[in-house]
Amino acid sequence: MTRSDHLAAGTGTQADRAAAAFRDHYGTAPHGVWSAPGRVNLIGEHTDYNDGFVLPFALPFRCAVAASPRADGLLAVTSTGDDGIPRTADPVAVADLEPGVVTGWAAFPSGVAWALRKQGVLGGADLMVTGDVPNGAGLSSSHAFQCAVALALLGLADRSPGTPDGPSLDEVARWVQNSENDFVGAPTGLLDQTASLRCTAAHALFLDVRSGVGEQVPFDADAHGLEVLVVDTRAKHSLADSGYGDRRAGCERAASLLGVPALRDASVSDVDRVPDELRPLVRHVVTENARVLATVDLLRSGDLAAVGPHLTASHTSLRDDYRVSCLELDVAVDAALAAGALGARMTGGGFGGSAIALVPLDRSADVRAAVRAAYADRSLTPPRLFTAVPSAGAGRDH
Ligand code: GAF
Repeated sequence: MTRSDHLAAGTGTQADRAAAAFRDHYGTAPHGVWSAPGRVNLIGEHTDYNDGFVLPFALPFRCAVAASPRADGLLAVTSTGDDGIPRTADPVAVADLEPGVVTGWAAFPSGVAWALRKQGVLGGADLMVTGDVPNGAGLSSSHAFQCAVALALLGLADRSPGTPDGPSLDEVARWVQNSENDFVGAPTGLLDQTASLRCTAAHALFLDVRSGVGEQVPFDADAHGLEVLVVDTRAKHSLADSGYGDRRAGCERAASLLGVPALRDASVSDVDRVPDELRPLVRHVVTENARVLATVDLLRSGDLAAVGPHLTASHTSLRDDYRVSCLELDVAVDAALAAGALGARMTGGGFGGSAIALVPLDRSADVRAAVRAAYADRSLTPPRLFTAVPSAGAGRDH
């Protein structure tokens, strides 16, 4: 099956695969199947942990988790594996989970079980995981995984969001963040979990991270003769060992020196009030928040093409001020713009991962060819290209 087949197949595919793999592995039908998508962030980068604004939408790529409860309190996890080679983690007692006990890919589901245990979700489970969110592509595969596991464990405990004993989606996002920060060890914000849990088809989610208030903003690029082209650079990124934590710490220091709770509360005039090395960080966060607000206004008024320059300005700021871009991302952005994209930027944490370009449909073939050629000219690994269509958020499939 090709990636475009996956795109066309919708959410059923991964859930059905997970259910079938569960039956093969555990010998019974799962109690249920839950899935969660990866995301693209249209704009609003490195603003989430500064209490600012973000504008993600969900991808049609999903992680699905088929699950049944276990009476012995153990968590058993098997993944079908990206490469088709199944991987089984050593079963762990949920009651014994502590940070540092589980490492590698199994830390993601174990961390979620650990975070949920603190909320009174104590039971063990058999899990089978499948997915088609590209790993390490900056498209939030790890958050799709963790959100699907969280919904599965909550579902098995009869505490699904939206039920009388269930948490809100924002609470689930915070628990998943707790797992990622304190168990997995990546100091990420709330963008990705919230996007995976709260995005809806045909919309971008305008989220005020401080208040948790979100607005579903209609976003149908195709109806405007446009596409959001994703360029997965295949330059692997990892937020646990990149400069992500340094940037976050710099922002917190700048906010503290300015005497504000977070850089969300800073303004352009504050840039000169912090030491030289912190100025670019403050400038990026302040201007990026303003770009999100401007972009949302344009989407609300239906002027999608006018969003382009904001995307490009965001990239320039992330490259020059925040310094989280890399050669592969810059090559993708520059080639797309030169071939007729209306705007382009890196998306996600950076240091590799993916770029997006807003492209008129009649320029799509040229932009794709130009990006591929620019990579070939520099002997870079060929990128993966696809059109991103805003898709459904996380939920129960079966
Ligand atoms: C990563 C993080 F996980 C998010 O919380 C966010 O900070 C993003 O980088 C940058 O906007 O995806």
